[in-house]
Amino acid sequence: MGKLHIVGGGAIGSLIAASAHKNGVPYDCYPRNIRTMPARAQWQDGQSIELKTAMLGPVILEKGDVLILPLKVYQLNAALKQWLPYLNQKPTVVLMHNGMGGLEVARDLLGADYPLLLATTSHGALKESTSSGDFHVKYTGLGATQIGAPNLVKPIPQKLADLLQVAPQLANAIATLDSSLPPVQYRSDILTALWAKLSVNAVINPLTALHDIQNKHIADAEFEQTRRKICHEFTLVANAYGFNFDEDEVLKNVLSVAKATGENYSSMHQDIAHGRQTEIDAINGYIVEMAKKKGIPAPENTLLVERVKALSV
Ligand code: KPL
Repeated sequence: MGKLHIVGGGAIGSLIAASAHKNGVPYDCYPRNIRTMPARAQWQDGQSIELKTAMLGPVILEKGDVLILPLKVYQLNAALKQWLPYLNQKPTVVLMHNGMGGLEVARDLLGADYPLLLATTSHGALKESTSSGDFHVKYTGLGATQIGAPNLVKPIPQKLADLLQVAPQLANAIATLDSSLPPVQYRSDILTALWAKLSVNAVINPLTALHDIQNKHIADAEFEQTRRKICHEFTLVANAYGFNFDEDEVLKNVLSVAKATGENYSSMHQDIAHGRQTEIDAINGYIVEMAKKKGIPAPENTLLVERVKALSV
């Protein structure tokens, strides 16, 4: 099994590291800031896992290694540029972020035929500072990771067993990730999965941030019209790019995620609360950009981008 190299010390990256540690998968972490790198992870059953907290610089990776970047889209360009000189052997690179735009950044820097995986996860993790000033990560909700290979040429393998025949390196990288933090499910239609997640984030994230509410309140009557309008625009735009979303199903899925993660504060809510840059450009901003290219009006998403940006300054 190849080694897992985890870039950044965010909540999801730290959770993957802790889980790799627990499951005996070889890994290294490359935090951007050693002071905020969690020293341990707290499992739901109370188990506590120590994490490696050394400050490491990039190293030359082997072809069988996996470089995962659980970063925000706006951090990807700089991070990938930093790693570029160390990727001559073409190890598998995995992007895992909210919103869209990472694929374009990766293709630009690595090339359109690079062994790349795109992933989205529903595992819940919360990075917290303790009274002694160090950080830990809490595993707040069991989830699953969906993963796929956007750079493969057609016909796309439908099952993981088929992927193993066509692109063994990518199938083995998925196995490494599954051994670290299971379950990791191969999706031949990963872009559909990412667009579906985009619809969830496009409704929940800006509204929870703007109204200072937990995810469950997205279902409140006062948001009925806004929810519908965001999903309507999303569906028009996504389907203009060849997807086949149904507006009512999109809305239903948003409400079901809002309910399932009801007690959480969304990542955008957290970003605003902590004065950090938000992912609005990669979420509602991406819908607006894609709408513009097709001449589709997207006033509700445009307004949300403006309102969240006004809140962030
Ligand atoms: O992905 C999320 C986020 O907060 O960014 C959701 C699904 C909305 C869960 O909080």
